Amino acid sequence: MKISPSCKLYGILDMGYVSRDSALSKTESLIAAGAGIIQLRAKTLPPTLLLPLAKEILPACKAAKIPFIINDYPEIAAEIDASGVHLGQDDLSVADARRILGPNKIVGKSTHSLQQATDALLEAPDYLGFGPIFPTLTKPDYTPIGLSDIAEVHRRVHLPIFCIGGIHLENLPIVLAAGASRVAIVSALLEAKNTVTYGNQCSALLNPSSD
Ligand code: TZP
Ligand code: MG
Repeated sequence: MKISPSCKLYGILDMGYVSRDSALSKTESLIAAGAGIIQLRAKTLPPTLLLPLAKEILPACKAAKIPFIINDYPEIAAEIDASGVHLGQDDLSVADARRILGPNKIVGKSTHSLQQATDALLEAPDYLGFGPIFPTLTKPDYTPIGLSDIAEVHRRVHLPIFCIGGIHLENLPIVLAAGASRVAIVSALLEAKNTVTYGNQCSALLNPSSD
């Protein structure tokens, strides 16, 4: 499975915002909101607890025919036959992740500057995260990139690029006007009063030609 051209909204189930009991229903809401790819991100959960959670969420993504990506743990992605893994700058290499996962899986990579994004090309990941665009409590220790490099990163990097970090419904139009075509939205979606309604409003901005 690869990233489809119509996949504009990346839904990240960040367990810092979601209770264990609501993880599956939040995933279903993200899918109903138009997320074309889902990532499970659980920075404080040990692998022994991440594995059963990932197993619980995988069928919802399979039913929706969208990729299910595990943050940080290629071994868990391989064990449950998830769609792939998402790697940060300090994680194992894309090549090592592919050795664990096999050749037909998705490997995404976080980048935090134009330089990191162009450097990442050498590793040939399947997509990039590019951010934080704006300050965000979800990743507080990173200097925001701002809007000015978004157009340039798309000129230089011909991979699917998901702009991420501090993006919400109100600032999404300026992110798109700056040259983004895909975004990952974490806290704004997960904390919305109604994730489905909120996400559908974001999706409408991301897919202007669809009714
Ligand atoms: N990588 C760059 S910014 C970020 C990650 C995981 C967090 C984005 O979260 P939010 O809540 O959408 O700002
Ligand atoms: Mg990581």
